[in-house]
Amino acid sequence: MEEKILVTRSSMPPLEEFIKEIEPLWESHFLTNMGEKHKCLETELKKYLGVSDISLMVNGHLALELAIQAMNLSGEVITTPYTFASTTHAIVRNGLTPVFCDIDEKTFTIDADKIEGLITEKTSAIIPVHVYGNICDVEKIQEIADRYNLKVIYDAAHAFGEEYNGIGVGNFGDASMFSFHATKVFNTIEGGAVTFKDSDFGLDLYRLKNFGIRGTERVDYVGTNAKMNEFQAAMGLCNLRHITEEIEKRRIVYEQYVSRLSCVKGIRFMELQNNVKSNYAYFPVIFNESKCGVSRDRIHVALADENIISRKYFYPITNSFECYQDRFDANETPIALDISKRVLTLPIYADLDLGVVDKICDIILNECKQ
Ligand code: T4K
Repeated sequence: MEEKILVTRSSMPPLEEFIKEIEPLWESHFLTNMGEKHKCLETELKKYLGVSDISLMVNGHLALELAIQAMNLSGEVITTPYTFASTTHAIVRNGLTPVFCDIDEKTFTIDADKIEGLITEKTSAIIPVHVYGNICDVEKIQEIADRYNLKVIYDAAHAFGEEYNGIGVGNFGDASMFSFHATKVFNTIEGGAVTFKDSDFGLDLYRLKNFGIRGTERVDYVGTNAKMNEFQAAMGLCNLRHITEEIEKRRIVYEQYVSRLSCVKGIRFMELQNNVKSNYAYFPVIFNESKCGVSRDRIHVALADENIISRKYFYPITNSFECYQDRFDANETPIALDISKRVLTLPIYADLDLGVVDKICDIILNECKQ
């Protein structure tokens, strides 16, 4: 049977390189709790991301949960429903109320022009998402946050290594969360991090990810265990050595899609933003059935029939999840709702064969029959 093509495939270093990286662990017997590999990865990531501080975590979700907790927020948080479950859950699991703002049709990120109308006396923060690696309107968001004295935490799960006007994306807002999950541009198997500038906040984060422990005889917070272990950090050190080449290979895949699909009427894809150094994390396509003559769901099935598994990131939107039934109304974010019903993310990863990209485009062109 023909090999299945999935929406992404984890980047992995040569096996010998990973073995060499983990060999010292057999000598030290130190496997976790902020060991040598952990320290080394923090140093390397600070350089690569161009940030002043970073705290590594066991995964991206806990990184976001703890960043919110360490920020001491209360009441309401303005955010987007056009995201992975993690963003909304992290807010709710902190006992906060998400207030959903609609998105910008082109970038799929929070519509900064609609934020101010949602601010109340209870608002304590804005938690936007750099969706698919599209950078939010960081300037406008900061201007609003400053005027209303609000904190800003970016969900930068998709934005590893990106720059806006030459500035590493992890520098915007009060903190940014990155995901290093196996499916991301850069992975530590599972993993994540928070970037920040305030050293007091960093200390709180450090304690929260280690049970709230301060020293060996004192516990300050009801913390959790969100520490990245040495094997994860070793994977990160290896993958980081290859990141430039990996992103370059993604760019070639991205451009092949663009060159083949640009002519199709009634579909549009993510345009690269001016002033942004992209990481080509995802390739979302939005179908306009009345113009291209075929629905998103039909294309999804047509690809699956050929063993090509595309995904509907992000459908459904988080304010329509069953676990939030009766709490939120997805109709209040009509653009996010509409896009979620028309989006399909096509396979993209560094080693994706360009012949497969052509095959995917042929299927779409054939279905659209133009
Ligand atoms: N915020 C945002 C905006 C996010 O997108 C995410 C995660 C988070 C926060 C939370 O970060 P983490 O806590 O995850 O670090 C996947 C990922 O699991 C998830 O990390 C990611 N977003 C989300 C967009 O995609 P699923 O449920 O689609 O995963 P799954 O298992 O169906 O995998 C998708 C495809 O990836 C598979 O078809 C094949 C490939 N794959 C998968 C795994 C597990 C690999 O190539 N290697 C693997 O090890 O959520």
